[in-house]
Amino acid sequence: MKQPYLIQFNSTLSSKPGILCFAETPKEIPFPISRIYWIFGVDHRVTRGNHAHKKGEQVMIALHGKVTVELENKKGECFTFLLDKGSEGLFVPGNYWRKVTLEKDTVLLSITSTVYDSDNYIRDYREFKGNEL
Ligand code: T46
Repeated sequence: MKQPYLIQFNSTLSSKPGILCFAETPKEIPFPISRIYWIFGVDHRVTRGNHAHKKGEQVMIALHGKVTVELENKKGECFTFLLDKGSEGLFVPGNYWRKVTLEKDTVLLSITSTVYDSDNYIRDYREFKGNEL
């Protein structure tokens, strides 16, 4: 079973204001990219997700603000990551239950290996854990 991990992106500092970061596949993004989505306009702390994906991998980047990502796999292994740097990403394998908490004004970018498909979601925790009634 694949495990989640943090990714340090390459960044360049120059005489220009700002920091330029970049990622390439398959180096930092370890899958062919099918979709990106982003979340912004968060006017108060919110927890999103509360689901798992049957298949597909993601890299999440907090472009601004702070995101806490709580992950659990079917074996019950739990991981918590704090994303608060634009130069860092989180690789999230498929089949992890996720809770994603965004602080006010956070901008979260997610790069994924699959196109959107609502049938790819498990939204019932007991079903995910394989002990639905
Ligand atoms: C995750 C967190 C951080 C689409 O039409 N296309 C898309 O690519 C996505 C991601 C969503 N949608 C639609 C489906 C729903 O009607 O947007 C609505 C909200 O989606 P969802 O309930 O999945 O939103 P979140 O924020 O709970 O979850 C999403 C991702 O699904 C999830 O993988 O990690 O953002």
